[in-house]
Amino acid sequence: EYGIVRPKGYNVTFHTNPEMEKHHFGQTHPMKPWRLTLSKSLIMSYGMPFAMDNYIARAANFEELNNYHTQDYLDYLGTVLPEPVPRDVESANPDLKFNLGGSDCPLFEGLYDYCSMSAGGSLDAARKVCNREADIAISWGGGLHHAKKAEASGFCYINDIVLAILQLLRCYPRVLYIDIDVHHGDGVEEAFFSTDRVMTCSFHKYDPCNFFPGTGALEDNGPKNEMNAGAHHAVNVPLNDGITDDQYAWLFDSVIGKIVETFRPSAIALQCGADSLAGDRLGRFNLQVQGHGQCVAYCKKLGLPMILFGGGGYTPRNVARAWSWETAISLQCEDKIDKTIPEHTPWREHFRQEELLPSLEQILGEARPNKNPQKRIQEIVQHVHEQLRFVQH
Ligand code: TV1
Ligand code: CA
Ligand code: ZN
Repeated sequence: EYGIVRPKGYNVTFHTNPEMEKHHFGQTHPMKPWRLTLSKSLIMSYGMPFAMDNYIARAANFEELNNYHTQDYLDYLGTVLPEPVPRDVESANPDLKFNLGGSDCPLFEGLYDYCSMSAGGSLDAARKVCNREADIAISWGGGLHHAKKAEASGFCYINDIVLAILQLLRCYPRVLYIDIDVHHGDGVEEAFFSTDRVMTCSFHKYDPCNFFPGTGALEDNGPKNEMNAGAHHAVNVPLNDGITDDQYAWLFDSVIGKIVETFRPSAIALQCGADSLAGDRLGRFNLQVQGHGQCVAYCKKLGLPMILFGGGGYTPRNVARAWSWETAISLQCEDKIDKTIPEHTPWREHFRQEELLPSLEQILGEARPNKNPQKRIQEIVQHVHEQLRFVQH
């Protein structure tokens, strides 16, 4: 009804699991699976599902999760029960098994199902991209980039991205992983540390003492031993508070442009964490829906098969805006959709700001001062160019 038609000669697949959205990390926990419901309802109200193939993902099974995670970690994850009284932020227990049950990674009802559904969506997306049934496959329920082989970390229990990239590596020689979540994509970097078939590139707020996870310095570029195939295959773009759309877009295009030229990826995995938007409850950046989406638009123009993952995003109405806009970019219907949110959208009032009509672009939250001098931004690009002189595929 909004005249959104399938892009010609080009297919987008959309992977969700409504059961996943019903889980709760706890009353005050910033991670709200409900943001996925809000995002999907906005995407639906624009009529976008008519222009893509929609799949309800099945949960990943033990064997699939075991392609990366260890058996003892998965066994424990599958059997632990929620605590009767959830721990609060203050009383952190120092000796948690597999880092489970603290305030960041609480044990909640249906935890194993939640994790296996998130991974299932991303694995389905990877399979569609492998089969060439999708040019772009979308898994907004995935993107949980901090999870380790045998440890939960930073709201992440199962690393669906690592599992999806392992699937892509069965059909593509080289995969480029890009991470625009405000946090460092440490789990994915670690998983592919010693291979030259995956290059990882994370843009993030970096402050080793005061911002999670504290890793991802400009000079951290993979194994220091030149004999290790993974040497120079980790790109890190450490940033400060308040970066704007213009600066970010210039950085993104310069860095990714150079990576594509030297690494020559055959597929892209793009983590679209929406906590890099202005006004995010945990974030520090000043990106607008436009600037965040520009990264997706840039990658799409490269014409490589691609998976889009979700990730962080703690102001649900802004998450829904960004991921709806990025779904529209994937469908090449940016120009056809009305920036005023459609009348029949559920929770439409939730998107209204003051007297203004509810808009797709106008995000909640005020601007933070920009603490990224242009000189530093140029230094970063210079460093990445020098690093990539060691990479030739
Ligand atoms: C319960 C209730 C948990 C309120 C956690 C913010 C909470 C945070 C909470 C929180 C919070 C973090 C740390 C400190 C490590 C800890 C999905 C030494 C108001 C991908 C994960 C951030 C980001 C973890 C995940 C971080 C992602 N920040 N309120 N916890 N300890 N943890 O700093 O990258 O977005 O904040
Ligand atoms: Ca990042
Ligand atoms: Zn994050």
